Amino acid sequence: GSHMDGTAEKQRDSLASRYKASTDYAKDAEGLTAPYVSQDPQETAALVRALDDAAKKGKKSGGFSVKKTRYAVASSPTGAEVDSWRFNDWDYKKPDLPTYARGLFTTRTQHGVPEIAVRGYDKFFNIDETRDTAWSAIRERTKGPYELTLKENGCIIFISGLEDGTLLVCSKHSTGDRSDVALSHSSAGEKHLEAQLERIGKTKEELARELRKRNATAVAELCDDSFEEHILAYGPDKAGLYLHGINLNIPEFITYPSPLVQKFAEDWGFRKTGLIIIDNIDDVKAFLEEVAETGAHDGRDVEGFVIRCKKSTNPGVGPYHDWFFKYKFEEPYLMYRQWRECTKALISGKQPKIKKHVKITEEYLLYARKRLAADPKLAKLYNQNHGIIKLRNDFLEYKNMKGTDAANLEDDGAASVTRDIILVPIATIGCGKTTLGVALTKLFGWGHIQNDNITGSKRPPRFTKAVLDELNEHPAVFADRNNSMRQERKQLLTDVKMQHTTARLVALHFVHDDINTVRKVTQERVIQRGDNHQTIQAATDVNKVIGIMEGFIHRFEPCDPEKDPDEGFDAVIDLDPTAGSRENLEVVIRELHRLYPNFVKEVPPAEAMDEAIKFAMESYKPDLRHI
Ligand code: IDP
Repeated sequence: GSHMDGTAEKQRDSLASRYKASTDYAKDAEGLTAPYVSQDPQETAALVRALDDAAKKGKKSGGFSVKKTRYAVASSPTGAEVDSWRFNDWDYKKPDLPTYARGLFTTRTQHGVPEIAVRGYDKFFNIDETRDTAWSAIRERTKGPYELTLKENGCIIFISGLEDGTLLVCSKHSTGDRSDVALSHSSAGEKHLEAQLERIGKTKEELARELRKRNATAVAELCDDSFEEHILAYGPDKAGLYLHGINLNIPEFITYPSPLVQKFAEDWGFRKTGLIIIDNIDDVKAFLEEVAETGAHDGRDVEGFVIRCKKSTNPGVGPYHDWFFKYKFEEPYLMYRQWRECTKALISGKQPKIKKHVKITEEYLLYARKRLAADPKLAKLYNQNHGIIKLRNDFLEYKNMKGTDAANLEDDGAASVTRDIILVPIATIGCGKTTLGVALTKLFGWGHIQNDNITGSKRPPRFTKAVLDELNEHPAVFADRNNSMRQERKQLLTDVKMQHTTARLVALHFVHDDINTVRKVTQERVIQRGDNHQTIQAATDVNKVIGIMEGFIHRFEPCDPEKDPDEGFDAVIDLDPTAGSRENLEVVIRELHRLYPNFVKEVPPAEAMDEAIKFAMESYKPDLRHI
């Protein structure tokens, strides 16, 4: 393990004490000017047209898909209506969208002029989730000051002013009451807003006019356990609307500096979001990594931080634009979430799914089961998201433990795993599955079953059988098949679990978000290999192979570990098909080592991994029989 000497420890201490989340940056707002850009009706009209086209075309367009929903604004005296535009989350990774706003509402004035009514933040990603959010890219392309805002744990609420003086209050994609729930998110937000304005003696119309004057949307987090419990606690003393941003209502993303947001919060009775401003990116990284160790900051559990800064595609030269990324803490947040899901499973009589923290979670469930049996009301309330935190805290108190310590406990479940691992790629042709399989086999002596070598009828059950037979001979097996469709994953997961109760299935998910690059890279690779291969020399064959590859890409369904069937995987390792097999090999090994330290006891030296990939690419002749 790593060892920290006295100097490093001192540095760490000073870093931690230097930065405390504060809601007192509003005093620094004096020297700052709020950005302002007015709306250009022509630009807005073009945006709405582009969105409308995409909404009509649906997924077929090959571009992005967006869903439009119209809402009547109940409190508008002139009968105003707004349209909500909802993108698919994964589409935000595509280039050239007309806007990257997550949460967008448009409307028309009484004279028919199109307007952006609400503008959310540009969709932002977790650290290392995209190429742009790798630390190296962040260091290279962004500049400070870096504003770290606490990721409050509630639901987002947007507030703005319509032409007729109506205050528009929306949740991410809707506004107004709903018939299926007692109180919608936007209505709950509006109630808080009314209460806070009343406390300071201002009216909704005044706030509407103020926001309209600024051509801006106020963005706040509604945190209130009495309305809806999330993972972190917000009792009456903490409940309310936490203002965290103010965006200009234009297609491009321009947002206020955080001290001005805090100042606005003070002026309009919002709660302020905790803020830390750090100038240097290395300090940002060190700070986040330190807090991540505990999942708590300033004595309070936090889910993570949103980091706001400026980014340029031409660093040093500019122009720079507003850009966010997030840093979500893993623990104890993830353990708490598992406890919550397991408790709900218990209540509904289902089998709880325990993936990590096996021992402590089993203990927790034993405790929860007793409490639920003793008090029948508890289950009902729990299902309505009440009492989640109390039950969890009661258990921790009974164990006399802190949440972070519980999450850090040696995880007997994973630690005891030394064999019976099945690696399941989720990929398309040319992603490098076989290369990876051959390299792993060479390094660790694992088994490798290729679907391409199984011919004839009833291939899926025979593939499963071959994998399980191989598992008898080896500690792990690489189940070499594309599994691009959920259906195929379901088959494998179900069949394996029926026949082998202790096998663990780990998905190797070749992420296909950047579909154009994936297409380009895999086609190049496969055509390249065809040059050395008699079977696909003619151009017609090349087209045929590309046709088959396109078929897989078309059928590809990304892995979603939250949903059936992918929730059946014991772990999912994300890989980048365009990154090269050497890099992916290392990611797989490191992750397996992290997940199952007694199975992959150590990461082999770089040279050994280089050698294994070289061996796989050179000596192994891919078999195109199946194609
Ligand atoms: P698949 O099993 O996912 O269809 P592979 O057969 O492993 O993919 O790889 C497709 C082709 O690409 C092979 O010729 C392989 O040697 C080559 N290849 C694999 N990884 C890389 C890489 O990192 N760079 C360049 N070529 C690669």
